[in-house]
Amino acid sequence: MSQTLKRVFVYGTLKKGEPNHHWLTSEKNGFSRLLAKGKTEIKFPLVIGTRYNIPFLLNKPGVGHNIEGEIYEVDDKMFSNLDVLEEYPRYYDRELQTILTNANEKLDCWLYLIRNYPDSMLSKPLLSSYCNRPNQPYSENYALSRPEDLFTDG
Ligand code: PCA
Repeated sequence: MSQTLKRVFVYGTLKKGEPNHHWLTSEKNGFSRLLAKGKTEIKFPLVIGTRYNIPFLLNKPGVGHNIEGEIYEVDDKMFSNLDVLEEYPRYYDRELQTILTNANEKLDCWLYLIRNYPDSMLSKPLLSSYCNRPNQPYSENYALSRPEDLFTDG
């Protein structure tokens, strides 16, 4: 039985070279294939939350930059595994957004974003792309064990 593949736009730790990329490439999580690099058609605030370098795309369209990332085609198994990683819908929500590929194509893709956040998040530096800083490594364990600290820098 053939199944429809879904497109996901990743801008954070799931990108190639970033700490969670292995989730996308691990065959036990399902199927994924890189389609293209691209950026969001509309602007979003992308900030770093916590001192553990977790990227948050905030649901305030029109503010910030066109966010750079990678488009993957995934099967349903991979899609639900990505939901597990992102703790959808408790932390990240997701929605369909138009992504402009480097070949100037427009593709509707799922992306993960944060709907409920303190206003103070918007006064952080607004990034156009995410890269894990080696001196302040991303820590999934920290995020999972101390969810109440997600929005604090301390
Ligand atoms: N992982 C997802 C959302 C934020 C994150 O770190 C991504 O890379 O797009």
